Amino acid sequence: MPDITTLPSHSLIQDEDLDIEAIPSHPLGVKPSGNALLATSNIRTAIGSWQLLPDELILLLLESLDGASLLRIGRTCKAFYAFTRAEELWKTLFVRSSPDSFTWRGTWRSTYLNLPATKVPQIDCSNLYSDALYRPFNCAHIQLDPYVTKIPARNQIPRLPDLSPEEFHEKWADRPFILTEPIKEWPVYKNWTMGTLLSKYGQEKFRAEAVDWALRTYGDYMADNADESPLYLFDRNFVSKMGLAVGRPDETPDPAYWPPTCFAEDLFSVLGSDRPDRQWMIVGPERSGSKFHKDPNATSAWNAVLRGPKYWIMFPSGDKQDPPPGVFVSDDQSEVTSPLSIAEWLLTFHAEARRTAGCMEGICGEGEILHVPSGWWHLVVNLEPSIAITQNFIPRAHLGAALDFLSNKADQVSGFKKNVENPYQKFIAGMQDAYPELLKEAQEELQRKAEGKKRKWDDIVHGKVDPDEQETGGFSFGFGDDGSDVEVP
Ligand SMILES: O=C(O)CCC(=O)C(=O)O
Ligand SMILES: [Fe+2]
Repeated sequence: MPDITTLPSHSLIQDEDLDIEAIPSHPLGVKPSGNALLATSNIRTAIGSWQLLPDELILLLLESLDGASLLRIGRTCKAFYAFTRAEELWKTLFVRSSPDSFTWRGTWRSTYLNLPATKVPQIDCSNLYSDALYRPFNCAHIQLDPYVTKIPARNQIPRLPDLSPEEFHEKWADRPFILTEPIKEWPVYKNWTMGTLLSKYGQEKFRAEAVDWALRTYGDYMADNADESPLYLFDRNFVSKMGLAVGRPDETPDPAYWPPTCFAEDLFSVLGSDRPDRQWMIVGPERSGSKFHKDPNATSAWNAVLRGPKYWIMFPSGDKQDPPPGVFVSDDQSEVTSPLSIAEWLLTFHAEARRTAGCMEGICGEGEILHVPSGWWHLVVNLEPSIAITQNFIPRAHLGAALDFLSNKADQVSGFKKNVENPYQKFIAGMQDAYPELLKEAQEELQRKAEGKKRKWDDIVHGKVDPDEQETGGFSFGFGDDGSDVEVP
């Protein structure tokens, strides 16, 4: 039985599956705040009048200091030493300084200060009780297993060997699924490992969030970091950087990979070189991943796992659907706030999410490929060091959604080059040339939907439907005298 005085407060939830003993103790001995209740001494008293401030505010204030000032204040007492060891402070300083050449040294602080591990003092701060300092450490060490196993049958993402384009367009374009067969022949699946990539492209720089790092440096980072939210390599120019050919083997000499036939149709291809970003190589250590989001421009996507399985949890979107638990969106959906790290979200919201209608979950293993339908929310965690390729596309089933997005959410359109002034008009023109029939059908479908909404609105305004009972739901308002300031949704 673990000593409960050393456990973080949220580890005390009644969940037999959580292996709380697997979390090591904090490197400086810092303990969760609740333990202060039973403590006989507390080194926080040494920070003087700063004691009045909550720990989160102290960290916020420290964020305004440069490296030399952090080191100086850290020398004044053990408690400030512990505060100034917070990795987020040093990550921000490092990313801001963005040196051309450096060695990854296991932590952001040591890397920024260029300190070998042997030069980092081990100071005992075991009489400091702080959730703000303990939480990131705890989150970096939680076991993922309890969250990604025992998936309820109703939530399972379907697994199929392969699909024909007809089956996909008729039955599957709106549903997540995992295909187990079509990428097994890809040379990148057969040949890519972190080792082979490092030996061939070690010096090449790839984008990882806000930094461009040589792959060799990123490999060092992957092998040795303790970040709560590991830096994630997400590079959209990998095809040209790595000199890859992409296309079906019967059409392309020496291809590295080719989209499965069911995903081959991509209506954004009518834009030619003006099309938005569409393909990314994704590399990350265990626990790295993507927080809840929807893919850009109402596109669908496939995500092919070359190494290291990924756990996916997904939710449909729609008028009637709330965002996933723990995710908050502005009315126009332009702002998505998911303030928690993936680990914190798992700790706090996963159980509720699993019970929520519409939830789909699955593990996409090595050599498998997952379909993300247009508009679906998804959160992804790598269960081992991972290499994947993802590509976004517009299948005919979602042409209407893409047109709707480009025209009605123009401020949220992303990934186009700056010189493409009006993506919507360009897309319409391209579709008119290449697929006039599909365009007409999609426009008619949008028209029908708009009329349906307008009719429901009129029924509400004229008292035929009680807004609390009518089907679309999802919006609330107060009527003015004549309701004239309320727009038709
Ligand atoms: O592999 C992942 O982390 C998911 C990537 C993803 O969701 C995306 O590319 O939109
Ligand atoms: Fe995505």
